[in-house]
Amino acid sequence: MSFFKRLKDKFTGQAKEEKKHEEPQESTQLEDLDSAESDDHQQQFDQPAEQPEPPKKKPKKLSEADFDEDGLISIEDFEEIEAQKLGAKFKAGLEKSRQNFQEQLNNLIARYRKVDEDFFEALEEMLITADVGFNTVMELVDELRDEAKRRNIQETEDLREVIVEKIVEIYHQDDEHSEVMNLEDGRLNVVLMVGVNGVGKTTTIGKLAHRYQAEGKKVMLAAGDTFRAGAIRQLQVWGERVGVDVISQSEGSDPAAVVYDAMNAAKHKGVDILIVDTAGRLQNKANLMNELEKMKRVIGRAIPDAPHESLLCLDATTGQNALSQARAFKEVTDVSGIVLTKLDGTAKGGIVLAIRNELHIPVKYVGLGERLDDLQPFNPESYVYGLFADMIEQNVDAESEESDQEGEDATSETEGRSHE
Ligand SMILES: Nc1nc2c(ncn2[C@@H]2O[C@H](COP(=O)(O)OP(=O)(O)O)[C@@H](O)[C@H]2O)c(=O)[nH]1
Ligand SMILES: [Mg+2]
Repeated sequence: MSFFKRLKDKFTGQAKEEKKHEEPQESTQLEDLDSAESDDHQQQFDQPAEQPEPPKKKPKKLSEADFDEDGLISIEDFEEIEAQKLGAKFKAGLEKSRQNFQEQLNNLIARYRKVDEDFFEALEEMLITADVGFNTVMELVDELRDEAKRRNIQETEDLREVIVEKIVEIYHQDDEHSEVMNLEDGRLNVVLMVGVNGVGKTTTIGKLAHRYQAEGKKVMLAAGDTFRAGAIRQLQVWGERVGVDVISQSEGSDPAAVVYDAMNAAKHKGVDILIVDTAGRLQNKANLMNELEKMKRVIGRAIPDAPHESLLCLDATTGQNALSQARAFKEVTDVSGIVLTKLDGTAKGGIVLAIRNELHIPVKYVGLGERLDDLQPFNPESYVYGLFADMIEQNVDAESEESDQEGEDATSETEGRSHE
């Protein structure tokens, strides 16, 4: 199966349905099944949501047959639905980047019909402009040159799929790190959130709290940004909204003292995940380092291998600046993963690849919008799907039409012969 077809099948479930030439059906709106504010999923399963306009890409339709006698769906169906929801989220969140990437690539392919050095150079330029990062672009396009030679690809049109495939490959390349969070059942997990002002730390903490709580975990938050006016209140509002405890002291107090309180409270209350907010004063590196080190010491004294994650929040809309922030933070503290926020706000979604390849820190979550459920675990396949979804779908559709046509030609030929 081609790479594009596999992506399309995985994230839309469409290809399979089209094969069967099914009649258009009403579908249960999956968005509603786990919308941020809904807490009664079962009820929604029982009463399919009203759907004023059928969505263009239909999620899998749930029929009665999908539920067993306990009213549960099979793991396969559940996973299929989750993949489709994820595909839809990445597609929506990367809309701006997708329009940019697809348009530029289409222009390039139209302008340079033949695969030659001019085309590769123009492609390099396009990718660098999209924030992919110089070294990553060089590596990616070199691999494309080799692949085009190896497979004797002459037309730029035939390179589309290879380009997208290579992006996923280059992401997987140095896989010593994992996108999976280091969280374990049966212990207090501590997650430290760092990053400069305004990148989305507090918002991300709220979204993470919502996500983990929905997974059945007991979550607590620590208001470690005691520096910025209003930061404590902002976290408290999130705590109220999501329904989790927030440990705080007054503005200007020592963040390490807040963390000390929070560690005690979390242990006492049997919390599964404690997420610690911090102030990101990068302009004063020595202070920031001291502050973070002190917080880490307090955490480590209570639980020796904690914090289990130190997540660096970066704002995707700041482009190359995000990379230099990451380098600066790496100097002052250990960073185990990155949360790349506001991907929905940029047309230069290539920054994900630059981070991965130039910093060698895994992107663990991406922010795809302002809603509670717009923070999603990062995965390179969902990412390239979001970045090229229309192109992927058009390509697969065109191919299946071609093969249908060939099939029909073959049939009419044999029929023709049988009439002879
Ligand atoms: N569009 C969009 N906005 C976001 C995202 N994450 C955070 N924001 C916004 O970014 C702004 C700053 O967020 P905040 O959490 O206060 O940043 P902090 O200073 O690092 O704690 C807020 O207005 C958030 O709503 C995202 O993924 N997408
Ligand atoms: Mg904040």
